[in-house]
Amino acid sequence: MTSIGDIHSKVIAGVRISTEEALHLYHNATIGELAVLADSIRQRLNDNIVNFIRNIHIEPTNICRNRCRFCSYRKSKEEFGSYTLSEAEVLERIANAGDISEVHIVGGLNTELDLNYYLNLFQAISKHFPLLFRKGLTAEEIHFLCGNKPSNYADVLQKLKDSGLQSLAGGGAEIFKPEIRRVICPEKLSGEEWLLVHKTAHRLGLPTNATILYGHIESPEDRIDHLVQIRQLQDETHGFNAFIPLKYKLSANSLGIKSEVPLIDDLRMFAISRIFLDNIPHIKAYWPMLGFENALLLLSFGADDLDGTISQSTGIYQNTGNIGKFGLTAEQLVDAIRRENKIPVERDSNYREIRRY
Ligand code: V47
Repeated sequence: MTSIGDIHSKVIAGVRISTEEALHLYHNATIGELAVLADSIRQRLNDNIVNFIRNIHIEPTNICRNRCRFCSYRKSKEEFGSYTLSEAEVLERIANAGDISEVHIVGGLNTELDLNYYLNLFQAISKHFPLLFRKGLTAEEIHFLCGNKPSNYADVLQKLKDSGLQSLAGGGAEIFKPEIRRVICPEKLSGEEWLLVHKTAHRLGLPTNATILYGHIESPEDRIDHLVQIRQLQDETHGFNAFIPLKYKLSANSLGIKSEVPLIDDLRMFAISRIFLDNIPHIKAYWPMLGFENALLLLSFGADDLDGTISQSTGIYQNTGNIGKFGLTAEQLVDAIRRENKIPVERDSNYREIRRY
């Protein structure tokens, strides 16, 4: 019989926990016990450092052919408020973003934007901002740019890499379980395809992030199954930099969910992610989605990364009401991290230290 005491001894000894033990923790551990376990792993992997980056998120288009039921961001071309940025507009946003070290580019599946648009875009960003790290595109966008053909993943990813793309974003993973995907995002690539895009990217030397979208219609078992598949791929490739639990936010969509999961479920999700994913170096508390105060709280439940300044609002999370027009300043992040008695480190996209405060 599994006991919390046995799992505690394993975690403290640096021994990996099993799927059954993760489920046992999920159902039986108190929040205090989860905090202790997650914090010990965070401390072992990241000392007392809390990472952040000076970055900007740009969504080149909100026109998307998919109709994921949790999404309130996508629009059809004919709808009021739909947009597509030209290359010049993207460059202008970067130029106006001030002192940043990373641009994060994620948008919709716009059938009028083909691979050439993105190849030209990343080439232009590399040319005009050679020192800026270019992170972007989720597995779903890669799948789309490959004409939904997994046999094209390697070729397209290599072309994007040659044009200046340096890492992939972690979105599109949602929950891998096919029965849940069929309800929340029926047109999206499958869980296996998501994993294959990332595996291919890792093989080509492109690091990536991984996400989970939790707090909708999934069960605790579905969440743990998702973590199992991420941990397995990371054992093979070591290509994931960070894991980002994304909390489902109520929005104008067709999912019909009446309330968000309570904060205590966020604490549980982050702690179990930190404990189970012993091979992923960083857990990111993405504050535009969680709210900044909650993101700070999650630093005691396994998170060691607050993402960044996000110097312009990200449309995908506009509905959460957590992001001001100009994001947060590096000084605000540093002060808040210090108040948590942790060491603020400005990092680059691959978690190399730029400055320790
Ligand atoms: O895949 C969409 C999520 C993701 C909602 O790699 C929603 O550093 C909650 O990729 N409620 C896209 N979540 C965002 C993304 C991302 C974000 C931050 C950091 C990184 C990174 C990547 O946003 C989607 C989906 O899971 N999402 N709508 C919603 N209503």
